Amino acid sequence: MSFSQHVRTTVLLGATAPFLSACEGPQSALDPAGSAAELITRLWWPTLFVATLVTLLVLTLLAVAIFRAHRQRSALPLNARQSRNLVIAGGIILPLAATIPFALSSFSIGRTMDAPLPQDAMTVEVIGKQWWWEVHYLDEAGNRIATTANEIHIPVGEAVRFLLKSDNVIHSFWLPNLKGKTDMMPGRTNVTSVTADEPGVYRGQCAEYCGTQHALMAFMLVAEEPEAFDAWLDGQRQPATMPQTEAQASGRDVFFEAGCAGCHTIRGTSASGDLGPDLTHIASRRTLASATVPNRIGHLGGWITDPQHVKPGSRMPPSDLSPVELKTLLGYLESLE
Ligand code: HEC
Ligand SMILES: [Cu+2]
Repeated sequence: MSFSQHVRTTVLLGATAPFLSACEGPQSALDPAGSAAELITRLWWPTLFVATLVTLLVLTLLAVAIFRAHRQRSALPLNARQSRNLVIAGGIILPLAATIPFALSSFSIGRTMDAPLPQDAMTVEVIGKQWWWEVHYLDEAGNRIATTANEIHIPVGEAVRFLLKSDNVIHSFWLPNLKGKTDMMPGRTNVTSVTADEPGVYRGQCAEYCGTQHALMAFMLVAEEPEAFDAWLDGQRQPATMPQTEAQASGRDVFFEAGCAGCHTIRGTSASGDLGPDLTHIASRRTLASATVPNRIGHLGGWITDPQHVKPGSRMPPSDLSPVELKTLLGYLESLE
């Protein structure tokens, strides 16, 4: 490669790299892993193409107009009839021709994407909290059969209904790789559906500014084979495992003595607080505090000691446990698979 070729490649790569990197990855709307996101992407690219053409056309005409105005101050380049035709063509016909096909296809994609699901489709209720996600699995009668937080599992290839709510401010449920945004409004239930065509772990994000920790209000959606999903849901339905060792039993005592039970539920114990996430199966989750940090013992210890350091403004107070208390508490929480 000659020097000038190198320069050209470098400039080209530099100009397109940010653009290309936005097109793939765990939270890109242009990297679809489900039929709805696929449809959105198929509409997005032609929209970008036509919008770019129109922008270039308008900028070119503007440049022409500026240069002409400099050169011929007096005479109008077009007669009255030509200018009228130009306005009709460029001001009415072109915009309509450019936008009507998109309006129609966006309407039809919206209808396909949000076609009502069969009555017996699996239903997950998600409640937006400040700043985390409460998740309930419902049976066909609408009763809650399992509760978790910040991590949603669904069987791959199956359309799942989501009932979206909030009991505080407005949040928005967004899984870029799978579906567009749906608002979560206080006093309302919005319904959306999600189908993942490929197994994987997808990152979701709150998409409506909802306060201090809006940016750290994320969640994980795990799409897995139906058998794995059934096994997971069965596990989540169970009450917490009983302490198996003396150390775990004293860890559980620390949990109650430190006041954690006032805000957290551990099903199968008397802890039934509901200000914070259900911790019955906390050890089975991939992340802590709405996908802020991975769920490893070090992060768990850091979180419990000083949540405000990990997620400033979060609604969990710091605790001042002795090292031994913290160690046994962690041992107990780690046993809650
Ligand atoms: C005043 C209420 C309150 C108290 C007391 C409290 N927490 Fe929390 N806790 C929360 C809230 C709210 C969150 C969610 C924070 C977020 O993600 O923004 C949380 C999150 C957590 C999480 C992460 C859960 C997840 O799924 O991401 C763990 C683990 C946890 N708390 C453990 C404890 C322990 C152990 C104690 C006792 C030492 C405790 N909490 C005391 C309110 C509380
Ligand atoms: Cu939010």
